[in-house]
Amino acid sequence: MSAPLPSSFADAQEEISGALDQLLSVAATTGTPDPVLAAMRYTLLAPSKRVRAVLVHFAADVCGDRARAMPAAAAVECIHASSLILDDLPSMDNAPRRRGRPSAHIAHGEAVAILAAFGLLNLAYGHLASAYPAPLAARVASLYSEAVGLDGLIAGQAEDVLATDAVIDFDTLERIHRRKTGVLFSAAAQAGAVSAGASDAAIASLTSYAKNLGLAFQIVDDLLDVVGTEADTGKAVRADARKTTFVSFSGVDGARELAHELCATAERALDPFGRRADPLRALARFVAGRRA
Ligand code: GRG
Repeated sequence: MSAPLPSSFADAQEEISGALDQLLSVAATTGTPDPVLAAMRYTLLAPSKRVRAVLVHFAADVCGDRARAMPAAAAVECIHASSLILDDLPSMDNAPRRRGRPSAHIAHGEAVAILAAFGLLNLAYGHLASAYPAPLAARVASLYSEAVGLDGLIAGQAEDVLATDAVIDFDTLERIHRRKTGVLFSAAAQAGAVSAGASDAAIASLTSYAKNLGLAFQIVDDLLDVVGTEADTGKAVRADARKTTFVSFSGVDGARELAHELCATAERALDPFGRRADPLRALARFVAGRRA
């Protein structure tokens, strides 16, 4: 069973989905060609756990001020959705299903899907620029662009794609997934903290939490590919057969143990915040035991 989530998680998910809908409605008036906007909407508003955006909110909360979290939360979801579209392309993971429906390139065609991915990325940074005062916009945009960039998602994805059918060692596997998945979790936590005007010490604790949480999240993703169902995960399972994964290294039980250890380490990083960090602790337990 997945650990129960605090009701604040569902509230945040709903608020975030509403903000994303609103953001796309605003984008609709700026002349984006309809097929691209439709593909952006198709992926961005599809059922999602919104974990990264919730992380922005909870990080801001624990730092004492959630009022400015939403633009950073919406932007990270746009970036994440953009990465999912690209990840599913035939030249990447060639994945037919995502979020319980056909992948964007199948539903909208490859060219439009690629443009939608760029559209979402562009929307993310544009939204930060227009929603925040300049110094905060610059800080959050810089966190996100580093997370996406040549030591982040793009680098991790390149190494992952090039490692298909190759034998890689554990350190390489960990580096791939820290960059492909972990860094966006770290950036989300940092963005939430920064939006709340957090101290450097608080940002450091949250970075350590999110780094471990992000890697655990990816390990559980690998596990679900082996032991999960398409109905629960919303995507094709047994899809990683040509890749080295945490499960191929450690087995199902070993990978599960590793995910639990990382989540426990993540929780320990929250000690300086005391009970105020309970929602983040609940999030870590949810990640360790998630089924979807
Ligand atoms: C230019 C943004 C950009 C990216 C280029 C394609 C790419 C580089 C990176 C791929 C990164 C990627 C998709 C990593 C997998 C991370 C992962 C475990 C995704 C599943 O996330 P969930 O379960 O999905 O949070 P939902 O649907 O709940 O939002």
